[in-house]
Amino acid sequence: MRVEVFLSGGSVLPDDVRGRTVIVIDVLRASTTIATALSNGARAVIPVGDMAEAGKMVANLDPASYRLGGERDGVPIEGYHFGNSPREYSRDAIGDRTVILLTTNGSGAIVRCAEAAEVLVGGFVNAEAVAAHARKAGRDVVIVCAGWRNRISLEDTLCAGLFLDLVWGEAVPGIMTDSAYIAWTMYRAERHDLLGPIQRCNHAKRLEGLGYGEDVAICARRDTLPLVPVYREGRLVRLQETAAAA
Ligand code: 3SL
Repeated sequence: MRVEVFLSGGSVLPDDVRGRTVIVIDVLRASTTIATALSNGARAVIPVGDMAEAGKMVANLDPASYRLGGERDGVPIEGYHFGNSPREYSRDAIGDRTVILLTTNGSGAIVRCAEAAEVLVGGFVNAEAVAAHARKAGRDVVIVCAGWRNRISLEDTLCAGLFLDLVWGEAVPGIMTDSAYIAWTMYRAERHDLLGPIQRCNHAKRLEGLGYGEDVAICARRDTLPLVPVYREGRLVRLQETAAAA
């Protein structure tokens, strides 16, 4: 099984993902928010690329059936029900509704990978479950880091290294791509204290400045939400629900 890594999601093209399993990573905070919403009973999370698309999406929906969430540069969008803090997506707040989610980098990265055989959303909070599914699926894997406005971000790179470690297991390839080497060697060097570098990264500082410092520790925890968000027909759902409906 070959595994390729895009350290910043903006450069991914349909041909890069076609026929492959894609794991989209946005540790801070979209991956964690999506896993939290699905874990707390959301019917689905619909990621959108811009505000116009979000507006069109909700125009025909019963207002009781959805919640609109999102941020721009970390700041909640005016008029939306929620921002992008996983702490907002509690069972009480979400109920049995669909969440439409617009975020600065993560939601668009998911939409851009739609041509893949399967798109999964992963972070530290569900790494083991997502990697196990990707391994079982048996296809070549593409790990796509959402990054920050076409730049590499440390937290997503570390998480990509963790996914490489989990997907490869004992079978670490002798030759790997440069981006895989960067992510994997960084993860291996930092793996005993991941919270340290994550708390020092650019986006953690940005979130701390906005009053969301608590989110950083939540997003850095390993395997607290052991579920697999999978992107089907424009919606992210929990993998077992998809299997049950099939
Ligand atoms: O970049 C993104 O998509 C967001 O997850 C950023 S934030 O953590 O909500 O600011």
